[in-house]
This record gives sequence, C-alpha cells and structure tokens, in this order.
Amino acid sequence: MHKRFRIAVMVTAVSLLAGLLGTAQAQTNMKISISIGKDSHQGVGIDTFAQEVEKRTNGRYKIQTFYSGSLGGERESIESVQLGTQELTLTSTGPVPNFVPEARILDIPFLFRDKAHARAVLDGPIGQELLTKFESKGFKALAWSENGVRHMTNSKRAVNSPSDLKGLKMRTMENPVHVAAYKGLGIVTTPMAFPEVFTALQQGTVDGQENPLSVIMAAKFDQVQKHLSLTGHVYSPAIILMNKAAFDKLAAADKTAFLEAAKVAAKANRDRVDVDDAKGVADLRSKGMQVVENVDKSKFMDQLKPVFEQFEKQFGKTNIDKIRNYK
Ligand code: EAX
Repeated sequence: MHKRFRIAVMVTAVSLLAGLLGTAQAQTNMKISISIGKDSHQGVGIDTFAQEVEKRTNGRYKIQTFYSGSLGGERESIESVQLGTQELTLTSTGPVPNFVPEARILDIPFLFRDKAHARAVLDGPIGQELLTKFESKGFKALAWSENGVRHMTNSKRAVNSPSDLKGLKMRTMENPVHVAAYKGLGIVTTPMAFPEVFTALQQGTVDGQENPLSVIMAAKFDQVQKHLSLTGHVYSPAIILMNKAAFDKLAAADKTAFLEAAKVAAKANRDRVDVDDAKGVADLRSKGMQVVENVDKSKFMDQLKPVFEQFEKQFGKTNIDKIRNYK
C-alpha cells in the first residue's frame, strides 16, 4: 500500500513536471477575432473555441480572443487570416463571396425554411463540400457556425410589406447577393463594414439595417432604431476560418483538436442564437422598440421573383433546389 502510494506520488510529480516543461517549451499563441461584442452568440463561439483548443492541446496552443472589431471589420479580418497576420476569425458570410464566390449561394434570401433546415444543409454534404472551396484561397474552413436569421430595423416607419421599404436607406453587408436582393425590394442600399453601423444609424447617414436579433441586442441597436420587423428575410451563416499554412503546420492530432474545438464552438454559438431568438422580441420591446411580429413573407418573396430568376441563372437552379429541398 505504502509503496504503491509512493509510486503514485512519483508518477504524478513526473507528469506534472512534463506538463510544465511542455507548456514552457512550446506554447503557441494564436489570434481569433469577431466584429461584435464578447457578450454575444459569436463571443460565446470564440470563447468556447479558445477553451476547447487549450484543453485539447494541454495548453500548448493558446487562442487570444479579440472582440468588437478591434482587429478590424469582417472583410479586414478575413484578409488578415488569408495573409496570415492573424490566424483565425469567426465571421458572418457577409464579405466571404469576395474571397470564395462559391459560398454566395448560401446568402440567397428565403433559401432556408428555418434554422434547423440551414444547420442540416451546412452540416451535411453540401455544406461540408463548400468548406473545401476555401482551401485554394489560403483558408482552412474549420466549421460552419451561425449568425442567425436576419430581420429589418429602421428609424422611419413600421415595415409590414415591401412597399414600406421603398426608398428606405439601409446599411447592408458588403455582400453582392444581399445588395442585389435588397435593391429588388426597393431599398436604397449602402454597404458598410459592421463597426461603422452604430454611428451611421445614430447620425442618420442610413435609416436602417438588417441583422439577427442576437446582433441587434449585442450591438444595442435599440438605442438608435425605433422599428423592428421580423422579416426573417435571409439566414446568415457564420464560419470559423483559419490561415491554411498555420493549420497545415499543426501535428495531425492537433489538427483534429482544432477541428473538434470548432465543432463544439459552433454548437455553443448556435445554442446561444436559440436563446437570443427566444427572448429577443421581449427584450427589444422592453428597451422601447416597436416590433412587427407577423410579417407576410410571401409578399417579399413575390417582389423578389425577378431577382430569384437572376440568381437561378447565376448559381444554377438545380444547385439552389438541392438546398431548398434538402431534408
Ligand atoms: O457578424 O455585418 C453584419 O451585419 C454581421 O451580421 C455582423 O458583423 C455580425
């Protein structure tokens, strides 16, 4: 008994020492960023990713987390990851088509019935195949995550139907698919990086913007926007991107650790989106927003018919239908 105890103490001491030496010898720091604040679905995503990577690599990799666009907006962050000046970012697909055009198809309005449909497509063969398209552009796409279902806000009037959108000046993401669709709805589109949006709304440079409830709450847009309409006009995917060379340098087991960490992070991120969606309307109402909850989406889809026809030509009707009909 006594001897066994002594051996156990020795083993523990040796492994502790090895652990310490390991950490001291080879701790690699990496950066990950988001464009919105820490207390958000994306903040939960990158915080979870950092914890999981550290845990799964016994602290040999430390992920430093940057919030609120402190390393730049989403387009800049994607550029930095491509160049390798920053290893990682979690970003909406807003600016992604400018880097990986194949991903554009996911940004088509009213493509997905709901979040469950979108998640199934992204986690299934279509989404996984799309992840591989990032490789030739200098990225390792670790996992799809989620920004959420986008709704419209503005400072001018309640939006019940597309006719209410006519002439409204709205900030959009720097995304060609969104811009084309919103123009088709009669909106005067102003593409802009996210970190500039609050001030633009405050100063009246634009009348409105569109984002998921998660983002509207995290960015406190209720302080500068009166009206919210649950248009649910488009699902907004997010993605965890890593510099490809940085990923390729990892040992095989660490590659798995990063990929698994990204999956756990995406799950935590999606769970938070669900929590935000459940409480968002009540929360934003309590902060003074006027909310139109029952929006007739078919009116918006009718108005978008000519734009949908364009998209079918651009992306292939069969490709779009494959996503629409995915079960
Ligand atoms: O990713 O730019 C946007 O509107 C995005 O939804 C936001 O940065 C969160």
